[in-house]
Amino acid sequence: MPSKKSVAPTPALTAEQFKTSVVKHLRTTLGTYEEKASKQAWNKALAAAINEFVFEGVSRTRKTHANVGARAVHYLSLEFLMGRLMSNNLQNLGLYSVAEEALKSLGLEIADVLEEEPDMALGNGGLGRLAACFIDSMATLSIPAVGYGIHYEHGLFRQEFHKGRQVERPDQWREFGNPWEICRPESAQVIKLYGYVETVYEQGKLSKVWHPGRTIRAIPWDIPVVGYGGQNVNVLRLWESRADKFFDWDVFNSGGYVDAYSESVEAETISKVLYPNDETDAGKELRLIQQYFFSAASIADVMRRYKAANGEDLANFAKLNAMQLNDTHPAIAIPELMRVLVDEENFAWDEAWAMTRETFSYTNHTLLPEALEKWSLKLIEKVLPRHMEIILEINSRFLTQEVETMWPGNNDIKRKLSIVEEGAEQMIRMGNLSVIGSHTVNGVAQIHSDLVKKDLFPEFDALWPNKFVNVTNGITPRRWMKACNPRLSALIEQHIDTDWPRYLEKLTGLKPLADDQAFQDSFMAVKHENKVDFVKEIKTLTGVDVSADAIFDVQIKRLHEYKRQHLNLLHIMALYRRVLIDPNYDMHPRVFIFGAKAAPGYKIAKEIIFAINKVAEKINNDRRINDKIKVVFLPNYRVSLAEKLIPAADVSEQISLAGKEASGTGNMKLALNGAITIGTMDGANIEIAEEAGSDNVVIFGMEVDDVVALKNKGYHPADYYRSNEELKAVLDWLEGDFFTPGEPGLLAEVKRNLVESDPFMVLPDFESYCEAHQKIDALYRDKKAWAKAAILNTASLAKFNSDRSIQDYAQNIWHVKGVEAKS
Ligand code: 475
Repeated sequence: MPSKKSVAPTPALTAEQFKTSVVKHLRTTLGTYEEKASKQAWNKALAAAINEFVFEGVSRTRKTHANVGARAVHYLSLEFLMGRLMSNNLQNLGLYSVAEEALKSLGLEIADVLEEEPDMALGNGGLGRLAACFIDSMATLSIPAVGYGIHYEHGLFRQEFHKGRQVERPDQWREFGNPWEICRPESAQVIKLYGYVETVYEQGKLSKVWHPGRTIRAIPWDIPVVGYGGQNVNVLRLWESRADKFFDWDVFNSGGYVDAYSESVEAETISKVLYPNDETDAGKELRLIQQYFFSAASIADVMRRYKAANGEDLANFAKLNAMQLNDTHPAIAIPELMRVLVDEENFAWDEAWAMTRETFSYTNHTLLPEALEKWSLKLIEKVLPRHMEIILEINSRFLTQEVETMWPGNNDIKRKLSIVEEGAEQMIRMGNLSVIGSHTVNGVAQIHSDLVKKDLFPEFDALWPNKFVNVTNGITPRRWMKACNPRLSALIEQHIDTDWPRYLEKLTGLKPLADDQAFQDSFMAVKHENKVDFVKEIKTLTGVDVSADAIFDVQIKRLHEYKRQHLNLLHIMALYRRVLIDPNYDMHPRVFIFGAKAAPGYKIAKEIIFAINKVAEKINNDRRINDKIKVVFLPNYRVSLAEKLIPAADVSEQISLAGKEASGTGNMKLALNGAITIGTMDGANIEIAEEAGSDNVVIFGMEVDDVVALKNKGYHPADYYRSNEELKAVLDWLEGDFFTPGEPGLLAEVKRNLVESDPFMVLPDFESYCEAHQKIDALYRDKKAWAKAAILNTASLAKFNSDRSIQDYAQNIWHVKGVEAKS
């Protein structure tokens, strides 16, 4: 037997003591009492009791880091998709069972109290959730780090379905306050916008003075990030915008009482709402202002802290501060740091530029051309006139010095590498700016990093061969296994050390058990119990009855054509058709489960949601198919719903067109919890197959080279439509009124899109996808083989621990080390 070690030290605290603390907070913080308290009041009282430990940890960690003066990481991200914090904080503090017992003695189920917490949905999808996993890992590894972002009043919209169509409703996560944050008004910053730049000659020296047209206050809210074990607690610092002067006194005095408010309303819109676009960019003025607002506030904050610790001499600034750009969204931080160093701190350009490049590194998350950020030069000039000058200066030095040296006289290359894209309207390419202003650029899975070099930035790679690296994404096993799947966690702890959430490699200790009948039975029993729980959730959310004995086949991710939810739909329709043609069609019953939000303006994505909902309605009510197939589209997919669904999943759908999904992270969460992947050779699927073994995932479809070859040859979707009878039949089915009785043609757009353009090559992969599903069906019926494959997935996923990703960043990009916080 291995020794049973635990990283999370249960504080010397009994359930009785914890109960006393919760009740004390109920009365003194919430102003209510046991007999009268609502679930929400209990939730708040519990948060207050937990916070005694959390904020103690914040103080301890701050003090340690201030004393040590170590190099720190600043993770700049427009999105942090945190989800709920309570169960995670309890787990990481080692207080979960103490709290559970304390609440029980008060007559409360901990699960009900946890349900009261709204999700912090301050992100769209993968990129935002990655940032949340990364700050968890940085805290766990005791890396001095701050996450910087925006304190949005409204996070990602809440999704409802009205007659099968997506309707967006505002997210009100802070409606009743947020117990996890503290305002730090003493660290507020003033941010400048608009105005003009004056050139000043003084003592033979030329300098630039930016006279802003207006100023905005940035107020920081700190959200503690509790590392596993509770010793180290970092913070996520989110900026809220406020009017600089609440009243314009002149307007006020001249009788314009109401007008005096309008400026404050305008200033406050900056942090009002998260842009709901995943993978594409809005190009709107307010979005640019959001990007600058939080980048500038964060840089000012880093400066302030540096000076408080080291005095006015900035010589060590770049040695002590790493800044990571989570995609190009904070890329404006590059010219901002230049502005601060050159205009405010009087550095010579070259020295400032060297420091800037030493400070920044950039993560690319997507190759989709429509997602590569570009801002009109005119817009930047209007909003940030000094930054526009600085960007042009960076560009001209880069082109005339570095590019000219490497490729003398080559204007084609200059045109390609320039930060400025010439055309009817001059555009600023934020990707080029990020590459030029960073010391290191990384992709998020091996294949993606290879494509970043080969297809996106080949000339930059030739110019700086060591700049481009890979850091494969990861997920925190604390949230995505320990907290969300207590049954599986308890089972594996009967066989391996209890510190596996910190040292995920320990899961390999389960490999010898993959063939063990008793362990297989227990493993599958856990999956079944999780499914039974989720059956109730499905009923509550959709009204549909499903059986826990069916295969739970899950596709959860943002809705996007490249992710190909419609490929899944076509296969479901094909299965349905087969059962209608042959009522004895042999298949294990299947429940297809979808969760996905579409960007509000993304028409075809919304049509796909509608089509899935209509097909679901028809199939779920068709007695002829004897419950062999059920389809549910869960409304309002979000982190807290993922935590319930992932432990119950049998099959993980990762079916993007090869070359389009940079990494994926849901693929990792599902496989870690014992789901079998059906996937293309894309993103991290490739590495999951490598780790889990190719027998334990089901791969199908074209690979990147096949996609390129087909494109080059000329892709004609209609050829595939005509040559596959089943495919033709299901596509034609979308045209009539079979799924929309009395209203023919409502789903026709989905067919038209596929047959006439099919930008993400759904049709060529259809046949191979159907075959892959046959393999899934056969494997599931072989109970032993399925259990073995599922166990081997769980046992092999250690690589995808976000701690490993963060260690890669720490070693290869940031050059930082952990500093354990001491009391
Ligand atoms: C990739 N979001 C996943 C994940 O690396 C990858 C873009 C623009 C504006 C707002 N949000 C975005 C993304 O680009 C995004 O989420 N990308 C995703 O990042 C983490 O695993 O493959 O699609």
